[in-house]
Amino acid sequence: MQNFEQILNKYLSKIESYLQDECSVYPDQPQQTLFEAMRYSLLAGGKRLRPIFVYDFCRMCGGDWENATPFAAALEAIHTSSLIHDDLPCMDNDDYRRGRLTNHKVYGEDVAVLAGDALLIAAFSYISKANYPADVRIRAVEVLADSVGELGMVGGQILDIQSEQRECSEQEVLDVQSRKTGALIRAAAVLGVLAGNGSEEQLRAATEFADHIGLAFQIRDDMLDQIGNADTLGKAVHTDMQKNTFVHIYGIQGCDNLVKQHTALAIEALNAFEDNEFMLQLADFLIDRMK
Ligand code: GRG
Repeated sequence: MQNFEQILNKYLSKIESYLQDECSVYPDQPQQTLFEAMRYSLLAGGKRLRPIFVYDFCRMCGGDWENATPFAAALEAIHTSSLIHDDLPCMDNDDYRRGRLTNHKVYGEDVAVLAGDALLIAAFSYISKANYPADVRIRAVEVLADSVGELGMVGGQILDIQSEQRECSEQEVLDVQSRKTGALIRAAAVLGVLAGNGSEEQLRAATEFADHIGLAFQIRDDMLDQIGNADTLGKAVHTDMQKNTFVHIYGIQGCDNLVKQHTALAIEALNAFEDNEFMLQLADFLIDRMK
C-alpha cells in the first residue's frame, strides 16, 4: 500500500512530464514566441491541484489514472490561461506569479493575451484527442466549456470586476467564488469521475466534494493574502485590501472556522468512494496550507 507522498509524487511527476514533453512543442512551426510564452507560465510550477483531483477521482472510481493525463493537462492549461489573463494590467495588474515575473512582464501584453487564448484552446484539443470513447470526450468538453465560459469562470470574473467599487453582500461574494474558482475545481473532480467511468452517484458526490473544497480553498486563498508570505506564495500579498473578500466579511478567525467546516463537509462526501484515504489526507492538508 502506497502512502500519501508516494501517490502525490506519482501524480506530480506524470503531469509535469506530460506538460513538459507534450504541450506546445512544435519545433517546425514559426510561432515559437507563442509556444515559449505558453510554456513559460505552464511550466512555472504551481501546486497542480486540479490535475491531482482529476487523477485521484479517476483512481477512486477504479479507472486507469495515467490514461486521464490529457484531461488533467486540460485543467492545468485552462487554469494557467486564467492566471495569465488575471494578472494583466486591465485585470489585477500583478507583477509576480508562481515565483516569477508575470507573463506580460516578460513577453508584453499582446503576447500574454495570445498565450492565454492559445492555452485555453489547447485544453480542448487535449480532451478531443484523449484515449476515451467519443461520448466521454464530448461530455468532458461540455462540462469544461460550461465551467470555464459565461456560466463559469469568465462569468465569475466579470461579477468580481463589477463588484470592485462597492460593498458586496455575503451571497454576492459566494456567487463570484462558485463561478470564478469553484467551477474549475468542480470540473476537475467531475472529469476524474468521467475518466474513471464512475457512477451517477459518484458524480454527485464528486460535485458535492468539489463545491465544499473549492469554497474552503478560496477562503484560505483570501486568508493567505493577509497572513501569507510573498516568497512562499510566489506572488504579492495584501493585494485584496480593497476587494470584497471572505476575510472582509468574516475576519480571519471566521474564515478559519469556515475553511474547517467546509473541509469537513467535503470529506463527508468522500464516503461515496472506496479507497479514499489519499483524498481525505489532501483535504486535511489544504486546511492550513501556506501556498
Ligand atoms: C482565460 C479562461 C480565461 C479566463 C479569463 C481572468 C479570468 C477570466 C478569470 C480569473 C480566474 C482566477 C484567476 C481565479 C482565481 C483562482 C485561484 C484561487 C487561483 C490560485 O490557484 P492555485 O492556488 O494556483 O491553485 P497555482 O499557482 O498553485 O496553480
